[in-house]
Amino acid sequence: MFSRVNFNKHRVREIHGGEVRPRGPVIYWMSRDQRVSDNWALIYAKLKANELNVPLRVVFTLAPAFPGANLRHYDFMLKGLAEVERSLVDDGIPFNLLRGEPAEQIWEFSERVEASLIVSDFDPLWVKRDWKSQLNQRTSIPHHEVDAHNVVPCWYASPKLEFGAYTLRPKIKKVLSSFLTDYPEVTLRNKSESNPHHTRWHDALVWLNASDEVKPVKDFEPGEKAARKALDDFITNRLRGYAEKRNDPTLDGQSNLSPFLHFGQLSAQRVAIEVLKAPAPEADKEALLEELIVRRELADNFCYYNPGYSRFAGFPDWAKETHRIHRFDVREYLYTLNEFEIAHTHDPLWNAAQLQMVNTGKMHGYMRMYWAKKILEWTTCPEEAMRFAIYLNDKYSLDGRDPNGYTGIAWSIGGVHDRAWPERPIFGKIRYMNFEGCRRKFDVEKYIKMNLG
Ligand code: FAD
Ligand code: FO1
Repeated sequence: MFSRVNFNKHRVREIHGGEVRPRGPVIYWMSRDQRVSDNWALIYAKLKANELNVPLRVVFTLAPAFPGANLRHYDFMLKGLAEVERSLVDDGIPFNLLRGEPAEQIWEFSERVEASLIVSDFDPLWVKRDWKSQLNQRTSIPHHEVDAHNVVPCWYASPKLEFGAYTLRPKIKKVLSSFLTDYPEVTLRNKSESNPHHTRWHDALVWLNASDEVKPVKDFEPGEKAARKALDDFITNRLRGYAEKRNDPTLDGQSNLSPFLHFGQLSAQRVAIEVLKAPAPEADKEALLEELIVRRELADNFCYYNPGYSRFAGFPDWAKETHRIHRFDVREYLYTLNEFEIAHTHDPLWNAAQLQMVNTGKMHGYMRMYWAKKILEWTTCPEEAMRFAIYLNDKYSLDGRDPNGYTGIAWSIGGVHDRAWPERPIFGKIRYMNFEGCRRKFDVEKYIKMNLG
């Protein structure tokens, strides 16, 4: 069965034992990869259901309080999931939205339907790993995990924490051709005839009682179809010139795909396949693929193999040492979390970046580095800087609560995946960025006007 379909077996691993035997349905517990097309976890679950000659069911567990999530995120996510449900039901696959503690919900559901196998999608973050270990301590049903997010599965790309892009890149390049393949079509044999109940999505949003302090975004339409449209628009209009435009915050030079990639409404592998086919300069394609495959997978590597990914403890030793030496350097400016949050600092460029994130849900990638590094400079210590940066990024960024975010912030404040630079106050040997440096790179006044109005 598997041999006929091009499914690389390194994409899946057994995270809970017990023999898979044909009883009730196979369950795909969808979480990180919230899409029907281009989803290796769904493909694997279909293949197993066909092999066992049992039906397939897809469930999503709505956690009551996902860390840092509010109405902005839930509005985007639930609309995307409603589209997933429609596509699955059209394909004869029942979908259930379960509400409550995920491990408990999955345990009860899988016991009730006497599941033959549980399939989940890989996520390196603690919140998900805790859910899965709680489930695996209780259930006797085998549980297989598929990395549907990375082109090269995280555990296969490297068995250990990587120092930087320069150490992971060759490992990925070596095996990329056996993973960057097109997605096979798999037809489920045992489709469900009955048209199962439809989720009451509005009730789910009310049940979440999510804070509406942060309003839903206007510039991003949620869901798989909109994500694919955004990809096609990027390839048609912004791939050419991406290499040099992507770092200018006054230009619309980025792909704007991160919210869709974060919620799994778009497959990074699909992006790579379509970009490689596109009639655009090699330099632009290479630049995009470096970010999309190497940088993004480096972030999963960092979060998966470094338990302290969101804390000072996760910094490399040289960075901890340099922060120790400069811990009590005088700070010329100090701001509270609230002053940062309402963009009340002395620096109009920083304020513009903060307001871009608050108002649109997405800060330009180049400004994210400057934004986080200034938080290091204007807080009492690097631990407080980490807390503030993560709190604000997770609260306002549509693509927040993501391995890319924790890694990007640790890179900015703790030198993760970076090297030591000439020593200076407060930063020590952490790479420094300042207003003058930005002025040399782009028209700062224009960016400030764009975002401060
Ligand atoms: P593009 O430049 O078009 O890149 C395409 C894709 O490549 C991105 O969607 C992303 O998946 C990947 N990518 C690009 N740059 C990086 C990077 N530096 N690290 C990892 N992957 C990358 N990214 C998030 O997805 N969520 C976050 O919360 C987040 N927070 C960040 C915080 C800081 C302090 C820093 C320095 C970076 C952060 N990033 C985050 C990484 C990067 O800035 C964003 O992925 C990128 O700006 C998203 O916009 P885009 O999709 O238009 O990017
Ligand atoms: N995943 C879930 O399985 N259940 C949730 O209720 C849930 C809420 C949520 C809210 C905001 C957000 O940014 C992500 C959320 N996710 C949820 C996880 C998401 O699917 C991603 O897997 C991770 O955040 C990225 O690793």
